[in-house]
Amino acid sequence: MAHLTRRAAVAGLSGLTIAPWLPGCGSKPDGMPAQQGKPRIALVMKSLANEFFSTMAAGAKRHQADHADEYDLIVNGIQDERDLTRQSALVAEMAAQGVAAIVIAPADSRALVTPLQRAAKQGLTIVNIDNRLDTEVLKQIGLQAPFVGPDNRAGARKVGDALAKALKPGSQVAMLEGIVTSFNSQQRRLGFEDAMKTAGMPLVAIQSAQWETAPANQATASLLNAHPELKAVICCNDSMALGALAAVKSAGKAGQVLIVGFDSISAVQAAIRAGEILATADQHGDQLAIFGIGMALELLHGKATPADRETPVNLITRESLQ
Ligand code: ALL
Repeated sequence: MAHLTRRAAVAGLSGLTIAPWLPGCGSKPDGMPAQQGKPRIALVMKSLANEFFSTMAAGAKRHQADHADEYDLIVNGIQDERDLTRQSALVAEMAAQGVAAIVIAPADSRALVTPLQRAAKQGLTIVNIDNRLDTEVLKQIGLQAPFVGPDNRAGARKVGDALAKALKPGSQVAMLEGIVTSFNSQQRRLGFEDAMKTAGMPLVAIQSAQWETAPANQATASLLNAHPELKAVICCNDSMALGALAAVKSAGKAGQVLIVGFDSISAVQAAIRAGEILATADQHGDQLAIFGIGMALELLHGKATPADRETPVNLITRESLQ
């Protein structure tokens, strides 16, 4: 959290509109009483091999230790960003263990809706963090899962604008997306496109490297071959930015092809300080699950809660890291 203090991040959240939780139209079935005593909450994340999620897990565990009288926590994740089957199975396992609520960063915006609906029918409260579930699909099946997370389009726009400032107009740029059915990858793409369009930078290639470092490395190597004039690679997360950086270095183009990412993991912060990566976005991963857990506790205690809560996202550059 380079740019914003933890307190400021939390305060930034508290000014948002609060709408009442409506029993019967949410994930808590009709007539189900609010949870009594100390609830168990399951945090279900994506790849724990990604520092973004290990930081999130650490933040949640610290919070639980400080609030041990209020709730118990089970922390879960998957090993590969693409393992939707394992994440769906985790949802079912948590329901079978009888947790009161699931706070989930879904690996896919559609594929996780059905397993979550099954859990909700068993009486679990569902809170969606980080990557928004498809609102249309949620509406169709009548599952209410409030979303707690940043405006990814706005975050990407900030990073894209910083990149545009560092390039000459007309510079060729390529983009690596995450899993294309993830809402936050789609939103980041839109934010980066907005920035490039406004600055007049042609996006000569857009392809998915599925959030992962190795595919991003391969994709960047081919992009550098196919587009010798390429001046920048935009990555929709930092894991991919690290893969792109390795490819740029091995092509002998360090410093000639700029790279930006999203997440502000420590390896990317180091690369920004070293002048190897230009910018990223800090979406305060260490706080994100805590915001979601806070929402779950409010729901479980039957308190009025916001429908959705927007969390902060900040531009990180060499300047802001000093
Ligand atoms: C997104 C997160 C992070 C992460 C990516 C891959 O949902 O916001 O950007 O790096 O998923 O798991």
